[in-house]
Amino acid sequence: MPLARSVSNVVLFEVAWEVANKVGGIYTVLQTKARVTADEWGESYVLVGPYVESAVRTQVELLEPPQPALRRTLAAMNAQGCKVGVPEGFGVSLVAFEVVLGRSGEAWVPWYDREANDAVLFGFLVAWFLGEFAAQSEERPFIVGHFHEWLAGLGLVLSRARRLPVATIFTTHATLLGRYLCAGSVDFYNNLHSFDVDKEAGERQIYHRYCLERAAAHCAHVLTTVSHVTAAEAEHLLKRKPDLVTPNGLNVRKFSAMHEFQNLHAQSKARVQEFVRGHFYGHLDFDLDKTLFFFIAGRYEFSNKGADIFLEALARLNYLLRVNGSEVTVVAFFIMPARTNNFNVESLKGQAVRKQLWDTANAVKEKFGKKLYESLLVGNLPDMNKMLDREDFTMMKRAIFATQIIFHPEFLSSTSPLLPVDYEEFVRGCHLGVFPSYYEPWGYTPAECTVMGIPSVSTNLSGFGCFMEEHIADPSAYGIYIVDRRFRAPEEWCAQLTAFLYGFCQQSRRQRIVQRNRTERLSDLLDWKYLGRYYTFARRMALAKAFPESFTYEPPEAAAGFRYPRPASVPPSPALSRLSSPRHSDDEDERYDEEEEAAKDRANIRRPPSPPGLPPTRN
Ligand code: G6P
Ligand code: 1S3
Repeated sequence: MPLARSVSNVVLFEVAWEVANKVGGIYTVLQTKARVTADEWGESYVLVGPYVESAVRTQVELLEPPQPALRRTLAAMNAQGCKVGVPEGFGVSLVAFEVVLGRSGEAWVPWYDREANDAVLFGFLVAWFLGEFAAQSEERPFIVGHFHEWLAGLGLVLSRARRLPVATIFTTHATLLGRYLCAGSVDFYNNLHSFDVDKEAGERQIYHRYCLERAAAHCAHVLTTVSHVTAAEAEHLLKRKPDLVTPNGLNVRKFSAMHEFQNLHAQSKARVQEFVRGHFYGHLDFDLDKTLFFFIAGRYEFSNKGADIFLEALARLNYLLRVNGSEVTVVAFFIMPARTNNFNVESLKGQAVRKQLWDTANAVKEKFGKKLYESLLVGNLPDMNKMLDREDFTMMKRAIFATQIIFHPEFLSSTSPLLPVDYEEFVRGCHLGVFPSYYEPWGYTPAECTVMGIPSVSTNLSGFGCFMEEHIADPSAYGIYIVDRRFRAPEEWCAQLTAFLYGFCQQSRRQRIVQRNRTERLSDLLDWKYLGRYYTFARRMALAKAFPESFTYEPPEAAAGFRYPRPASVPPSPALSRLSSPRHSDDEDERYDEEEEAAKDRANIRRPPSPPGLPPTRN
């Protein structure tokens, strides 16, 4: 006999195609958020995703689930020929289904769209799983099902169609139509309200996907998305206004002292410099100490991610640096996975030559040191003409023989033979991330820069850019440069981006250090410890809508968020702060105390109160 329900008996399932299956940003959302959600929900939090053999093998271990109802559910499904397991991953329970290539008779998608077919099968498995779990749970828990993106949407639609006792949330991290329309030559944001959505989806042969997405958005008790920009898009393209915005956070690693992350910058920069030495080997005619590293990174969507305007702004920056006789050199990296066959042989050669030079220099140094030591031992000053012999000169000549021009495809992995660093180390070693996206629902790349204390450029068409504008009085003073791509013409975006880049190049080393300290100070704002609350609100709202007799929902106070004032030492005049570099020049070092500024600024930040842990109940 099932027990009576208790409001403390709530189970949360979070469902996504990217659970333990790294495809893009949703993986990062789930992976980084797992810890705060598990802190709140304990064993009642379960992630549900597809069983992708390669990912499961490398990322997780198969386990016995700790929850009895979950064990019974899996046993029942496996007994009927399904392959369901609980891999250990992200520090929480995780259910994975094997999605075998095949087609379902109950939902139609074209045979050639493998991804959509997988999404349909996955949806049926998830709905089966949730129904089975409800039936197997003697405690009759309240179930929350949180589904991410259209690929997981059908499980939600079926849960509602089958009237399962599940409070449902659908979070869209982008809209299908938005992504497709922006990638074309459409003035997207000025025409949002007037697109004929069915026609547009049909013409792009994504009508079936669009229907899955729109059905999930409409069936959900609560619809959320990652930013206000995407909320407007959802309202017009999916025809439902999101109930809440749930911005993306990160797991912020806190250093006890400010200089620790600065040291990391210096160490990682040395690695990037080594790469640049190899890359430009033979024609390295610039001073690496006066070289700044800029980078753009993301999905290979050239104009959506703003690679086009970055290139244009770089050309203009080049001109400005030359005509103004600047000593600064900028090396720009484009980190975008594109199709490649293999490493370019010439690139490998460049790095190999650099390594060979390094080894040769070390070998000669060893011999030199030995001779010097031997001569000092017998009480003589060395004869410098005899310190290097013919063999040493031959060795050195051989090493400097090859000079190459070099081109690199994309790569970033600690095992790469070209640039052996992982993404985090690379970002830390750069000076500025440049992400002038046209279509960017959130944008993890500038957020990651921020928590590592690296300044970045984003736009007011990206979720991140808008979020920072909302919470910070003078974002560029903190190294958060936001290009206005919403209200200005293309020529003006480029001019503004160029001005940001040029202004950045004019800063002294000291100013860059101060700016990095300020950037890093914003980390709390992007930590799941703060942003996790929006997910908490969404779950409460869903419970109150699905089970109104048991749960209530109080909307959060609108003004309760973080607020960063202008940094204490930025000059008050808006004209002076327009470039927003910190005020201090190199000569002012003595008078300037970073720790003091940090302490002052920290005291001025308005911090939000923590939301209470458990969902409010109706007595
Ligand atoms: C960090 C290090 C400093 C170094 C500086 C270089 O702050 O702690 O020792 O001088 O990075 O900064 P830059 O912006 O020139 O890479
Ligand atoms: C999407 O991934 P994308 O790079 O295709 O989801 C991410 C996670 O919410 C988001 O950060 C990004 O802006 C979206 O575009």
